[in-house]
Amino acid sequence: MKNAIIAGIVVIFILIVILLLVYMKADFNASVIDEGNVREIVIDAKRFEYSPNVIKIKEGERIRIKVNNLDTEHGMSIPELGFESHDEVGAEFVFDKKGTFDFYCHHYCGEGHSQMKGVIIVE
Ligand SMILES: [Cu+2]
Repeated sequence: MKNAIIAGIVVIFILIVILLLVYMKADFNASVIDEGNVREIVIDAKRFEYSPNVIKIKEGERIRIKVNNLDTEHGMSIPELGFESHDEVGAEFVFDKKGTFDFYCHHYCGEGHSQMKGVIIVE
């Protein structure tokens, strides 16, 4: 009788461990799916322009913006949102606010640096 109770407790314990493992795996898969929901945008940057320089994004979209520096070091900064990206590694951001946001180069790159800008439209 006593052995049956111990065996029952062991079985329940094993089931709990299996459920925890399944739950953790499900959670891990969920984060992988989230990774898949990141839309990647590559912006070519050269003295003194971006291509593309108008980018449309859907409200709530998670975006990874990469800066492809074609000549010298540039960057891409949206001061209004506190967002910056520097290079091909890029940076992620969830655009959860509708509107039109200017972006600028934030690495001094020569005479035309201050004219180097573009716009992100979140709709
Ligand atoms: Cu610049």
